[in-house]
Amino acid sequence: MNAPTGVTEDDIETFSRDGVVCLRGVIGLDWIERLREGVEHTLANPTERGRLWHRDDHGRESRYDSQVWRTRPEYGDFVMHSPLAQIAGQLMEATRVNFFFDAMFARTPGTQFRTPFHQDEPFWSVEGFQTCSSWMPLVPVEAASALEVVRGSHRWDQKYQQTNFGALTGDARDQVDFASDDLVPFPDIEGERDRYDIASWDMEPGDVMCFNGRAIHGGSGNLPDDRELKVFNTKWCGDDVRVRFRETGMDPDHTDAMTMVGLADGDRLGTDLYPTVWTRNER
Ligand SMILES: O=C(O)CCC(=O)C(=O)O
Repeated sequence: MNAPTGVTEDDIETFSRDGVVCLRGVIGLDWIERLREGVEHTLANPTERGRLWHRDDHGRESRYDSQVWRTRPEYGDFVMHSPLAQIAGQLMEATRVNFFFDAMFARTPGTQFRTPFHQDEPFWSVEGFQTCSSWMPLVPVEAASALEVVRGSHRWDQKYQQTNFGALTGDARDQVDFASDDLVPFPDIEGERDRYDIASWDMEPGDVMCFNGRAIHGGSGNLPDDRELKVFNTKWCGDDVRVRFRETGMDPDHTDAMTMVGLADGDRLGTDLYPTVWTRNER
């Protein structure tokens, strides 16, 4: 269960300090190949959570789907048996790791649409510091088209008004309302890029960009005409993460799924829906 993963002390320190680290070649290409097949299948047969985020005048599209891991074995096997749960546990310095959910992002060649900068945790049905989103391209991607993460932003002590991604889809199920007075306007990262330390990397299949759920991130558009982008992201939670149903709304909203399996506000994740995939073995 605690086999070597290639994660170094330096990676762990970087993840803690910067809230993001890019790990090279830590996922075998056999996993990537299977996931690519899964993504092709899901694009042709979207789940009820599948959304078209954006289509431009040339017909170039950005699509999103999520919680696909129980729909096909290639995803489920990856979640339960790839090294990623352990990698997340090492980076978060957790004693136990629960799988939260997956998200896939697919852009057709030449797509310019960039995901607006945001944090993940304010949208989630959980709260806690020990979280790890692992953004894993299934095709090569250049830094200019990859996800960007603002280094250190996971430790900024502010609650921001986030983007309502529901505005992209117009779908009533995706709406979140961050208009509360208690929330600080979101920093203009795109407009003032020079003020921020923004990380992104050229990445190959097998590389994974791991970031804390509080880290500000966005981008991954700007594709050259001959390049598509397909990404499988899995989200992992450590020791301090608890269920938290939010009045602002949640996207994706796990309230019904969690309630159905008996999870309530304040509970630690568990059950078959949010399985404990890795436990630290100190020996
Ligand atoms: O790849 C993208 O466009 C968005 C990724 C993202 O926001 C995430 O993985 O949380």
